[in-house]
Amino acid sequence: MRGSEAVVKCLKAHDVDTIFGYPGGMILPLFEALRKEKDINFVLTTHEQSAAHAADGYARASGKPGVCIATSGPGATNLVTGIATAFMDSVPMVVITGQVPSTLLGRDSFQETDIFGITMPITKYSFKLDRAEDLLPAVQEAFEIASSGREGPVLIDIPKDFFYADVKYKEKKVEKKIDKRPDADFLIYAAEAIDKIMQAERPIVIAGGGVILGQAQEELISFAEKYDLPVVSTLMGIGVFPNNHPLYMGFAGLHGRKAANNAVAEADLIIAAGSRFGDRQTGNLDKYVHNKSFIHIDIDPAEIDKNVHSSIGLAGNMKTILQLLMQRTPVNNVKTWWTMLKNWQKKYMYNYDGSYDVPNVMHYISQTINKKNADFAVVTDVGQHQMWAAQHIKRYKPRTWFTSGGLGTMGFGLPASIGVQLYYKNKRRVVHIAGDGSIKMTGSEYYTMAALNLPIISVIINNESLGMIRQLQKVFYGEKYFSSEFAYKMDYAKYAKSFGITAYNVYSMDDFIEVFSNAIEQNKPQVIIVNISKGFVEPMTRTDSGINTFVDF
Ligand SMILES: Cc1ncc(C[n+]2csc(CCOP(=O)(O)OP(=O)(O)O)c2C)c(N)n1
Repeated sequence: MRGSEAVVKCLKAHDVDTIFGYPGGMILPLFEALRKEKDINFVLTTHEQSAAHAADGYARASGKPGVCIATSGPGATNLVTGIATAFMDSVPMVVITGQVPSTLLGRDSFQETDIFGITMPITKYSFKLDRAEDLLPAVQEAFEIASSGREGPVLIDIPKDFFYADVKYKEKKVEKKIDKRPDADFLIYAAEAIDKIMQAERPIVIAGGGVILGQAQEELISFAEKYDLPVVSTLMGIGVFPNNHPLYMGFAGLHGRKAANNAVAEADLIIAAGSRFGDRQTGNLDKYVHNKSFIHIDIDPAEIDKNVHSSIGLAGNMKTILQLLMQRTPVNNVKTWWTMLKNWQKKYMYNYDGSYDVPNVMHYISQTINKKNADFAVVTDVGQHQMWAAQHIKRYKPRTWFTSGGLGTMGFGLPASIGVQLYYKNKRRVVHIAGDGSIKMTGSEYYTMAALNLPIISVIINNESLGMIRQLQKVFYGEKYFSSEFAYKMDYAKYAKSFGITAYNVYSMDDFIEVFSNAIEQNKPQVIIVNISKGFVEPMTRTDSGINTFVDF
């Protein structure tokens, strides 16, 4: 059969039901094959970057590789930010780009670009095809690579003529590699780790996104409960530990909760599960590691000792490792520690007074979407609103919080929301939270949201500025604001309405409460513009000091 048809057949065999993309000359043969395939829903976005973010959102929600396709040259280069975003957050993705025919390669041909070379550092693996026979095995292998071990994006660049070539179709299902039984050395390290946990006086667990990817929520909860361990989460780990659990201290890091950051700073043992000790999590590394020991659990051995020289590194399947660590009877010597922790929790409890500011808006969203029998996912963009959402919106389940953690990509939110909503269909509804800067980056996806009639509630926090940049200019540049305030007052409601979406302007807390609760009642695309004054996200840690030293505003 034709190469293009074999690719589509292979995608179907890998349970791909949704593909995001944008057409162009070199990928058109694949579009022609997709046109004939009724079991695959093709979603035409308005930009290739959005196709990648949407596939990424779909993957984060489903746990399966997201698929996006684009043409050669500008189509492929437009995908780059989306691929890098997925790579930094270990999201499985299969990216297919069309390429100029193999006979024209290397001749500066129209829309030729070396996307293989360009994306080499931001993919888990890339396929550059020399022969049409390699086409099908490459697509099959791409799924296996994207979804095994530490997950990530895989790119296949396909010269146009290979789509027309005659290839043999051979079925090959991806088999997720099951972890082998841990070897003896591993068991010794695990036993040592348990000793450390039992001896620690001030232990703490940092739950990262890897626990979600490793589907190890239950094990993590049992592990923490067994040893009475306090738990904080990273930005990517939000949702993995139920926010109302008595052991949960909150989100920790640069803009983390003060109680959570204090707990990490004062701990004598950190057990990091599926977290890579990113710089936003640790702040100044020397101060961070001072007087502490570490147990680092990660699926990727390359993570162990990368940022923090861990006393004990346990690389492998998160579920298996946590189970191994639960094999001893605990001795509870953390009572004094818990007294300290509870005091901080009380001292730093946030006082929601209902005033019209972003924390209170986020708190209201949190209360509304967490009502009994309600099931919502929150997808954010990047900036102050993202940090406020992380601090104030409670999440209880994995895969109900989606954000660009590693790359911090403005414009991620709306297209990712589309991917998430398409996966969840009627089962879980998306609330998208953006800043007025972020929404301008990929706001054209309101078109896709409207065209597909997706019931996403998109909340724009309109502070007429790039708030996070203003904040940095206040803290580090002596309040010399430059290029961080928008001179032209854009009418976001008109913009959303031009796509046929209902949009509301909000100017007070009462307005917001009314509009947001109405939006929940109506199952259709909606945009709410929260017109609000500029503010600063607190807490913010001093990056040059320990993570329990905070900037004064
Ligand atoms: C693509 C991209 N460009 C630039 C940045 C740097 N950056 C981080 S936050 C931010 C401002 C975000 O502004 P807005 O979306 O209005 O959100 P706010 O901070 O006001 O809530 C910028 C420019 C980024 N993260 N991503």
